[in-house]
Amino acid sequence: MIATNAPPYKLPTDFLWGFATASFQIEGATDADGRGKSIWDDFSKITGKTLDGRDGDVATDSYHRWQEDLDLLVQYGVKSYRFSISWSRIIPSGGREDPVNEAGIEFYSDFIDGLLARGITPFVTLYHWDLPQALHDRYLGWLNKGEIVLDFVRYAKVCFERFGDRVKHWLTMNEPWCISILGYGRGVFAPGRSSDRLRSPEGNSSTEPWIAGHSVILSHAYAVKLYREEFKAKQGGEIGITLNGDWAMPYDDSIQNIEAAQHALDVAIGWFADPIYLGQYPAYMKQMLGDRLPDFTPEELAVVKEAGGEDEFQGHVEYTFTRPDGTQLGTQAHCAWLQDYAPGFRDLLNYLYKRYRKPIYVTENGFAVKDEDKKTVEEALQDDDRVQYYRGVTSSLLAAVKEDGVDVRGYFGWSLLDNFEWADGYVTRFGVTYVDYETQKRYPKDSGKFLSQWFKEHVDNDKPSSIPATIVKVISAAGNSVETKVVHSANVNVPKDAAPKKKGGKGKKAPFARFTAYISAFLGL
Ligand code: PNW
Repeated sequence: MIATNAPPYKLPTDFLWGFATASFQIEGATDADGRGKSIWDDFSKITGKTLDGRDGDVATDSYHRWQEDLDLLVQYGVKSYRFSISWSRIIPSGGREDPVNEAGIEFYSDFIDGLLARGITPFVTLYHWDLPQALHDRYLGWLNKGEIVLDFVRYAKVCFERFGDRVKHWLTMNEPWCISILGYGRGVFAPGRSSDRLRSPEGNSSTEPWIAGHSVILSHAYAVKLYREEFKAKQGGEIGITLNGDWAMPYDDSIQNIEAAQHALDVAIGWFADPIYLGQYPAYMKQMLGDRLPDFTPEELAVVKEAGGEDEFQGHVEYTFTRPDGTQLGTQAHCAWLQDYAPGFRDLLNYLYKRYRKPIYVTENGFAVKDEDKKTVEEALQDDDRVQYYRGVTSSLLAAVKEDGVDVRGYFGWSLLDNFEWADGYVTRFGVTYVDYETQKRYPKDSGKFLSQWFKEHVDNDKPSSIPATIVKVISAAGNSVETKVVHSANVNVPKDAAPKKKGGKGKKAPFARFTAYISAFLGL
């Protein structure tokens, strides 16, 4: 269980740790104080779009219970809290000519003050999937680069102006892969577009995800440019992006499967991180998509790069958690895409740091215990599989920092609360705190207590930095000075090449390990 001996190594005093949430998943109060609709409001009400048929109108009622949420954060002893701002509370119709809603500003302003009064550092996501419905109706949102980039930048500007005196850690976008693929490719997330006419009345899965992703990259880039040019000097903050990605291991040591593992990483993470940090889309994506992958103009590319330094959506790679000998990589979560595999988390952190040379914040990392919704509260609080998951990833985190010299500066568990899990409704629970949706009462689970204790023991109280000098040297010798951040969990997958198997033959299997340290990498500045 929890180590009682003094640990041999501690994370530096300024290491930020805490929990993460997102506006639409917790706030509820969708009608309150002049808020405009987001694309999730009506989408979640359409029959069949969420597993339990439930929507986000109440969620965990955090718009009204935010002081209680703050008390919970204090109880856990967090240093930081990652939350997102609802664009349509700030600008109800979303657009650059549309009015700002002062009541929305006041809500987040009070919340930020509440955090600071308790000594908790705000870590703020500008866009966590709740696009103003008005922008989708007006010009199809992320599909219209010419409009959405300008509207997003204006929204970001309002946030920097009104909150940037107190917020020093900004994330532009949460997980562009999910925005693009789940919203415009598979059609399972709002706005629910795809080529599958049984699912979606409109959409084109072969072109739209790549167009949407392109707009998201540019919106990120121009918001970062604005922050750097007009705010950073006086506000002194930093800004980055959260990318999700699964660690992919080759199924076996065949060349195809080794390549398949890299292809999976290219499409999950490289799609966004390569243009931003390396100045171009991954070669494999160009090869896979040809003309369907939009081009950057030279001017755009300058801004983008500056900003940070059988399934196409998985890079034509088949994923499996099953090893060739039939054993499972780790413990299965409630959702199919996630298994617990802590070594993958360490490998993913190393991969990201070596490839992009940026400081990393793990902005989300979490686990949904199988069938937790069927348990009594008492049973659910003993969330052994989630404790096990966090025990593994925290030890991988420490090893990555201490033994491998990866520059990780923060870690956020997903999530503070059980909450509206998008297309899963309330069936899948990711919280370290149990929420009884009848009473809205919150109960800390064992996993929440575990993380609280672990960080108490492993973050240094006195010294600002305890990274051994030799390791620091290695990092700076090899890297550059731009910051990167990783966020989220690392899902380790064993990718398999998606090429159809030949009858009777061996087939082209490129399984790697699909990790489930799902890492949202905050590849920052
Ligand atoms: C993240 N995948 O979503 C989001 O940032 C959260 O809002 C969400 O609640 C959490 O993880 C748990 O799902 C993801 O399919 C959704 O790989 C799906 C995937 C990854 C991340």
